Amino acid sequence: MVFTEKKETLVKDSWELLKLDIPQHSLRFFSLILEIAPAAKNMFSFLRDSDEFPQNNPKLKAHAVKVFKMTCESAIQLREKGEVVVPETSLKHLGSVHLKNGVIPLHFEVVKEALLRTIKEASGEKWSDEIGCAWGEAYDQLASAIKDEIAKEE
Ligand code: HEM
Ligand code: ISQ
Repeated sequence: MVFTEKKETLVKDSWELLKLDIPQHSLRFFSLILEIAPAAKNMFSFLRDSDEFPQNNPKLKAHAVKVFKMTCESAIQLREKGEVVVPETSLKHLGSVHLKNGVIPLHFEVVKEALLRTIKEASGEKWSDEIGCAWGEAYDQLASAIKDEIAKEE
């Protein structure tokens, strides 16, 4: 499917909305991942290390923001070049971090669902299925690159 300028704009605009309250949305994103797949709890070091929910964990916030940011960058690349290119070194790093923590391809569906629901909630009445499709497409392409890298390193 062609990634149009319209789709790129939809992604960029909702990312701007999310940026207005990073602490809230990153926490919501993470809570949704655990709501959909409670077993994922043990994969994250910031949960393994404590019994409490990480309300104000800087690592959680930073990683969650990176997922949104990278998906947004993927949307830009898809529109500009028709494909997602993640720099080799950062892809290698992401592949090994995820492999080390036991991430399997099925988990990417969980994170996708949580990501889309977070954006939907943050968008409020601005939400449309088109926004969801645009984010979904950009996420799928990025996820593919990471999954391929995990498979290569296995
Ligand atoms: C760590 C991004 C999918 C679980 C990370 C980090 C980033 C990231 C940037 C931090 C790496 C570092 O330590 O430097 C992404 C992106 C994804 C994705 C862009 C999809 C497109 C997933 C999925 C899972 C997952 C599907 C499984 C539920 C984890 C875990 C860590 C991690 C367990 C290590 C966290 C820790 O304990 O420090 N991810 N991720 N990620 N990710 Fe993902
Ligand atoms: C790492 N990878 C995927 C999703 C995440 C969400 C919150 C914190 C870290 C993450």
